Amino acid sequence: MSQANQHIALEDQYGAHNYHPLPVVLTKGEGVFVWDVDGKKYYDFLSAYSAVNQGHCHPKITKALIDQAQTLALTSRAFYNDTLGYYEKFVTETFGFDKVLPMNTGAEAVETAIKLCRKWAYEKKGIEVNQAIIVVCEGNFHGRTTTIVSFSSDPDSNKNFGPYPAGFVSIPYDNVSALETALKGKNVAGFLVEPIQGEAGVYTPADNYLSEAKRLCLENDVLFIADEVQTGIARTGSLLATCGNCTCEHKCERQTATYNRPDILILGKALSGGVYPVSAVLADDEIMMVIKPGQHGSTFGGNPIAAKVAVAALEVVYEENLIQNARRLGELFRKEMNRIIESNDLILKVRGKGLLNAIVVNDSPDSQTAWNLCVALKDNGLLAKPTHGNIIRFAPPLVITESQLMDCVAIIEKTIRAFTK
Ligand code: IF1
Repeated sequence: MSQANQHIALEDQYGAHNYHPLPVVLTKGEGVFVWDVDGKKYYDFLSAYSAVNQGHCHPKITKALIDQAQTLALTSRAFYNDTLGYYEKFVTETFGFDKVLPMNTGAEAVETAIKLCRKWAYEKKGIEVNQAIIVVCEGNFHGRTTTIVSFSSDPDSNKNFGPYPAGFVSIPYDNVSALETALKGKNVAGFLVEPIQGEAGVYTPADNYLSEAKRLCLENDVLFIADEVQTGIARTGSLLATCGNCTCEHKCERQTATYNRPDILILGKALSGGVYPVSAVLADDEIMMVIKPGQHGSTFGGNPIAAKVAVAALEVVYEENLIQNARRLGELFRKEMNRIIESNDLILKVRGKGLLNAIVVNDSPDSQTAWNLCVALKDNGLLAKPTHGNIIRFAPPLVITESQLMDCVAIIEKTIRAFTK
């Protein structure tokens, strides 16, 4: 058996079968590249679902991780430590909020936001106990906990994981009038939304959707909760996708004309550059301070390694101009994809923002075409993964250069032109 097949066989025999990976076994990463166990080099066009925006094994982030691991890894929050406060100051200033609540995974941060929103609803808005409603969107992906999957519309996510908790109402995504109607209910506490729906296939809403959502939330005294776990940290060509067209190169000035500032902001993934699970919920005092000691927390949340790693990961975003790079190369990428699409009927369209993009394959979502295309891309040295059957997500690390991107465009073009179903 080949080395690769031995690794695959081990996972197959001893690991739960909750994933269906592409048949490639990776052993090393650097920047935009990963290598398999046979030494073959690939461009990574998934970036661990946008966790590795700063590139694989970024030296500055890796150093922060190693240095802190050798100094003090975990204290729990039963004691203070000398790293957390600095991180909290740094991250709140970066995103322009009064306070941060540190967690580890994206799903935990979403859970935190839900709890925070409900508590605010009862203690500030005056909703009657246990009556709070959070409005969510069809096609959402917010994680895998029992509460979160309960309001997913994807049967893979929620079928046979019930009973489901009450308190969520689902409306169509990218539909302002549906939102307007839903927010009228007197028990509505929050609107939880992804600025771009990743799992649904990089579904990019109309330009005015987020600003309208923000306006409607304000009018109805409903918290605007943005899940930027995937879209945040420069991925879409701005610091946050809710920043709209603001490309600020500096720390957030808050409430600029184009900034659809969430009341609760949820971050994860690239907050650590992918080297460690770090997530966060940000809000201003009037919301965050409803949570008192003992009412929420996590053993690992805000640990010293996480604190040091997150500061380094955010510094890299600015030091290496990742916002501007994602914006500029994203435009170039879509232009090149559109050029390929014009003279080819295998791909229907490209959509996305910054370097979060997807192509829609001209076949039914039940077909194997997108999967087979990803296998062919892999053979040609580029790793990407289908989502929802006929959609392929393209999300390289944001440190990618123009010449590397054009190299990838050539790989994609060659693969598409040579592909037969
Ligand atoms: C998997 C998708 C991406 C997320 C948003 C919260 C979370 C995620 C907007 C939870 C996680 C992941 C997890 C990953 C697949 C993936 C994904 F295809 F399912 F939709 F990225 F596009 N909010 N997204 O996208 O964060 O608890 O995982 O840290 O393997 O399930 P987590």
